[in-house]
Amino acid sequence: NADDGYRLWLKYDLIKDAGLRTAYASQAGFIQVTGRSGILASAAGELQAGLQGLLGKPVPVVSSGSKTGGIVLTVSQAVALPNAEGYQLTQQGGNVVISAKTEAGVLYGAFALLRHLQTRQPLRNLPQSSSPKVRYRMLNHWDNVNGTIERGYAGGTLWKWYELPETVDPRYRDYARANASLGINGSVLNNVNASARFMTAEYLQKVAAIANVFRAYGIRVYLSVYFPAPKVVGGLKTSDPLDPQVKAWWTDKVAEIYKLIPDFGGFLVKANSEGEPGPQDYGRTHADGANMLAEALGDHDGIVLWRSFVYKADPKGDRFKAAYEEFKPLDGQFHKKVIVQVKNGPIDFQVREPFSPLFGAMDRTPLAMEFQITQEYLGFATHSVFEAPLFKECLDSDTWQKGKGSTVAKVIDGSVGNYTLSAMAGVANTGSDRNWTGNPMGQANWYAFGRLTWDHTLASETLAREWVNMTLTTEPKAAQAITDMMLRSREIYVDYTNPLGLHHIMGYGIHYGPEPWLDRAPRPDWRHTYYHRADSIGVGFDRTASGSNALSQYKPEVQAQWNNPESCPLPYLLWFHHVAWTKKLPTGRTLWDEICTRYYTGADAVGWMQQQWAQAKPAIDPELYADVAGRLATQHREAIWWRDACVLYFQTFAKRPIPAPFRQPD
Ligand code: GCW
Repeated sequence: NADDGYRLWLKYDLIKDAGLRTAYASQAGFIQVTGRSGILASAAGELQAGLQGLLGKPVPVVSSGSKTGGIVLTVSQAVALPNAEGYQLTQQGGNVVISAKTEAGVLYGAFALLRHLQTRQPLRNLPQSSSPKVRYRMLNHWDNVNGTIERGYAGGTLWKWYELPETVDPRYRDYARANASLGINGSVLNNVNASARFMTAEYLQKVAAIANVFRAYGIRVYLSVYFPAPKVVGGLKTSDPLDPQVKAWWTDKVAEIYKLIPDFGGFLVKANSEGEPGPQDYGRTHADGANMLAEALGDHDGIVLWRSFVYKADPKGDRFKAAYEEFKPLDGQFHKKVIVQVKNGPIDFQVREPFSPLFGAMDRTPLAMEFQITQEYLGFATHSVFEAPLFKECLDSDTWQKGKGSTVAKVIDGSVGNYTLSAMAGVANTGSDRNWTGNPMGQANWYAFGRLTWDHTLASETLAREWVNMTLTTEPKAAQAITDMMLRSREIYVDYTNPLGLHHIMGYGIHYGPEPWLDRAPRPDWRHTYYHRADSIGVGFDRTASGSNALSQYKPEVQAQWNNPESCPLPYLLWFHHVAWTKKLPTGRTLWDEICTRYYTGADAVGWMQQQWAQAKPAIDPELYADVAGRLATQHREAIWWRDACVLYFQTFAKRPIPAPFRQPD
């Protein structure tokens, strides 16, 4: 039974255990729903298809009745839930009842019930109720008009601009289903390095055709904005956000968009960043630019997500500090429809970063989280790296913004600042590959990200287990072997690429493989020697008061965790300190020996991952097995490449031998 991965975690293969199947079937005699259009119809359709697969028998959809032994979908304001998208699953009067305040809530409840069965949980575990902690739960696509994807490793774009709006690929619906099953409710279709074309009538028609498909799954579309669009496609002389004609152009544009797409979500903006134009070109601030767009949205139910990813080419500066330096002074100046979207770390989606200091500092502005699902710095679609632990590490960090317990998660879900606007975005890893993500294991990252947007308290292990059970196998031993492999995979990747807080030493431009020796590039902060600062004494970036003092951007309690090289946790050590090669670490080894140990044991551990995967072989689809096994073999070879390149390069500074256990015999 070859599996091409297209169905993702929405597999619904027949449950082999006949007893369990009978138990479930006794509660799934029919699906009762009033109203057969829109989102409710999607919910009923998903249940019908899912149950048919899992139970191996057709389940009728009925519109009324007083029978028992079925599933009843109800939308009711009376349900006691904290928000409109939450759901309740209960057993009432002999039926399983899925209730919510809105149709979208019912859809999420339907997927939750299916997940319950897919992970083989007993129905007596109901009731259950759940509500999303974050309001805007989105994917960001870095997809271009010409069909390519910036940092995409799974083929070309899913959006077939040349065929739209007349031809609507059925795959758009499958994309929407997959996202809705996780709780994702928004999708930014185009790259933040945006083309102005998306603001033309021609492209808005195409976008509207996609929005028409997504609507039945509760997903709203958003667009990235090329800030000078008024000039480029509007024919104006300027795009100055304070110019009345520019404001009027955007107001008209918004009206045009909402006429075509009544539930349009809003705009995402990358401005004055990496060469993209923006309000600063006219002597205006990020707030001026964002607020102008927010005002143009007027009474429409849309928002502006304004990115804080900025940095200047300053050889004496520290790129780490740039976002704070530009945005902190604007705190409190943003329009109420604006959310500032912050990357998880201060630099750029590295294998490990301390959380961005903005999360602790912007106490008068709602902040959105921007994670990267696509593995730009994590080995593309070749290396298997389960990202949930990376996401969780950031979300669970305490910013101390309003005292102890102000975790990043609570900052972005709005509970620390008491905001109703809250958002979490993930840069998508999807593409036109049949299995969506290239590496089948990449599906787990999409899955984990989506589930965390709904509930950031979910544990990495829960997410891994759910995904494995739903996607690969429910056989306990195989599932355990794969789950264990996934849970260690990120730390293993850190060890063979950037141990102990090293960062930004990957291949120039492409961002693949090692290149720590890079010391020539158009900008000083694109040189890798800028980041690791290796010399004859030691390695690492001093960001304490004796160095760039980036640490001062954090609350004192956070500074205290990191500013002493004696007590700074090893994973962050070289992020904040320049440490001598001979320095003894708490592990008992010198820094040099520790770095070598990490590179060697990390590369070795990929061998362990291969063994774990091999253990699961009998329980999973043979083609999928072979696909991942092949990628793991490449990963092993490339881990050794990383290890040797980095150890030998740093050895030219440390001038010390590779520690005995790892030394090759002469
Ligand atoms: O991670 C870097 C990428 C760029 C990207 C940029 C950003 C979309 O290398 O490709 O551009 O970040 O986030 O804006």
